[in-house]
Amino acid sequence: MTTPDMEQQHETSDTMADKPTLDPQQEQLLADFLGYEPRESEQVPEGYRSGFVAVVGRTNVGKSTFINTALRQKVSIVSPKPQTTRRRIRAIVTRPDAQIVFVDTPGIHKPVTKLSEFMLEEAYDSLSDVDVILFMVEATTPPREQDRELAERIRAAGKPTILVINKADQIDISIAKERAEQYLALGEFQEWFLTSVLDPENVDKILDAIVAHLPPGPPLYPAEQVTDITERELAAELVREAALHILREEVPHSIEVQIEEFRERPNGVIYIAATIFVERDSQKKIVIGRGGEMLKRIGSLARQEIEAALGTRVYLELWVKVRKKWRQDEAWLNRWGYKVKRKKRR
Ligand SMILES: Nc1nc2c(ncn2[C@@H]2O[C@H](COP(=O)(O)OP(=O)(O)OP(=O)(O)O)[C@@H](O)[C@H]2O)c(=O)[nH]1
Ligand SMILES: [Mg+2]
Repeated sequence: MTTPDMEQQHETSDTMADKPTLDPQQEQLLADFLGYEPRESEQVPEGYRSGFVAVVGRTNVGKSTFINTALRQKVSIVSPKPQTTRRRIRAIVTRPDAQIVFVDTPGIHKPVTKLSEFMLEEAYDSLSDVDVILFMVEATTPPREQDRELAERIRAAGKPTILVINKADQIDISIAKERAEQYLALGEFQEWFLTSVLDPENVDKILDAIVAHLPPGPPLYPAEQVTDITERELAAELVREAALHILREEVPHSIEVQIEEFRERPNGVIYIAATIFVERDSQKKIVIGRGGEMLKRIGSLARQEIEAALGTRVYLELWVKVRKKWRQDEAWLNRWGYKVKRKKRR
């Protein structure tokens, strides 16, 4: 049967006119024969939604914790110390009705080094590339300077924004209303939550709210992909996470971890050699500890985490080296992928 539309196409397009038309059954047969999925069977259900969501907020409010809970696995490292996340990490949640591509970002803090400047750029730049913004704050304190500055930039970005006032498990119920009002006054929010992202049920409610604000569209990543970071990068992050957990306050910020070797041995064990860089000789001594005891603890914790993440046995070897003031050194920053832009920030 020929429809009026088809007749028109035949008149206006020679290439279309020359192509034989296949009915869906013939198309499926051809697809089976050639081994590809026919376009028709991309099987995107009616009303499917997808898009990018930046997770932004002051340092230490729980952004990476939220992302890991949403994924039910660790892709972004978490610690009680500030400035844990250093670069953007994509984390993909695929559901039957939608795909959310989260962008975890470094927390907003007062920049003191060139590394900090890179981290802030990473966070602020994310606002312009996404469909929805998730603005996370913590219920345990009233809004601070960094919350206000970020709220200002979020307003300028003009995107649907969801406010998550996290760590509600840490506050007395009597201050909840006042705290919520203080944060709600920072901007206009499509939805807001006073919650704790440690509980997966709470996180799933936030996911539902996000999906409602995503544009219609097909999945952007294959369903089985959960992140854009490689196993090698994740291993380096997990060594840094172990160091953040075990070391005292001032040392962790000076740490960078680089993977020197990452290979599977014939017996199936993954051999990983990594170097922990610090900024001073005194820090090197601390990281190694008396008789190497501290390094052993870091290595043991990191190995367990890497094994859990990769699902295989791991043999981890660690070295410690000094790169004087690397957080201020553009050559080292660039080499390690913290590319600081020349653009002047406000
Ligand atoms: N009590 C409580 N602690 C939480 C909650 N969410 C996160 N935390 C803790 O807060 C600390 C910081 O969490 P992260 O997820 O690393 O915070 P972040 O916002 O990603 O931090 P940066 O990467 O430094 O910006 C960790 O010790 C978490 O366990 C919460 O709902 N309640
Ligand atoms: Mg983080």
